[in-house]
Amino acid sequence: MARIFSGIQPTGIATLGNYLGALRNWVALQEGEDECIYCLVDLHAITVFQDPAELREQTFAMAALLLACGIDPARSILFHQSAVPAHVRLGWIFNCVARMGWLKRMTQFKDKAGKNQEEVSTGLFVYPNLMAADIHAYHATRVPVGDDQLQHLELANDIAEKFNHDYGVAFFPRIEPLVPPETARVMSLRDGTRKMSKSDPSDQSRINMTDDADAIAQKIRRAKTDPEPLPDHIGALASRPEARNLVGIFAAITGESQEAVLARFAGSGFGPFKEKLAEALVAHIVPVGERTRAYLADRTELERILQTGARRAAAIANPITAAAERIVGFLPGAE
Ligand code: AQP
Repeated sequence: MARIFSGIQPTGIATLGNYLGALRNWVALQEGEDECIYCLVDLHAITVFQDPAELREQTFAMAALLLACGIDPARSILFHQSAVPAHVRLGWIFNCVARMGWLKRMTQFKDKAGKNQEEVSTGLFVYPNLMAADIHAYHATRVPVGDDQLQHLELANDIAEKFNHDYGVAFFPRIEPLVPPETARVMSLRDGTRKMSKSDPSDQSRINMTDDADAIAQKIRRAKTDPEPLPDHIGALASRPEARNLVGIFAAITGESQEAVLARFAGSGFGPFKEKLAEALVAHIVPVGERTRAYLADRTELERILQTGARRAAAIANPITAAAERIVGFLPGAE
């Protein structure tokens, strides 16, 4: 049995990108043999300032959404990151293992900091070290993510390798990313070259997992496309990022191959295609939104689920982190 770990930031409302790139895979993985650990990464969230009341609210909302998507807290461990201090303890050790040059190459930091590198938090810069600690604190070896996170996972492997090498141990295992092939990266509805993101200032750029039928239909109708009709083979979409994105979403949400989608709509304009796409999205997403609202109505139960998850997570992460601390040379603590 292997261990699976993945996390999502409780910032904003999860998007169709989070769902197709990660969450749907999280739910499917519960059916397998592996132990699944899913984390609301609130420590990562504050790398960009969050209003405290909103952060609390969004942590509840993201927990409710994960349950609504099908995460089963009896089978998987579901908890919030700040409740298990092992993440921070190991994260500090990794801050001292990772090299500045490695972090400077991270494209997500460059994207998020933009021209403002002197002004962003130092947490945003060392975020990938904490992400490596999130995974390695559990000796997890399989990590379901969208392909935007692949660079961070390579870094997590580099950190583990350097730790093992520097201290002469074989303590941290290698991590294998699990990326869904059809929808590794869902792009913005307004710009097919940018990823769909919950923090994009334009709500029109994304489908939120709590959008109602009207909002979904309207966003798809307004989604940017081009004047050409849909082609009959995927190769012809190479230089048409918006069309390629919509075909990828269509295939992922209906479970058809992209070839089958194109065979159905080849030669047609985007009107009928968008209508069917909106229908499929509404059928999938609206029930998730309804279930999310139902879970969110019972905060006591959500808190109980997260606390139970945190206790189970700590029982795994504490001994592994304590062992890493002994390897580094720290004296035993209060545990
Ligand atoms: N557009 C996407 N396509 C495919 N997968 C995606 N993921 C995010 N966006 C897409 C995957 O969702 C998981 C959780 O992501 P996160 O919340 O930890 O942070 P993120 O990757 O930075 O996602 P966002 O939506 O862009 O968040 P903000 O705007 O808050 O920074 C990850 O597995 C990610 O791969």
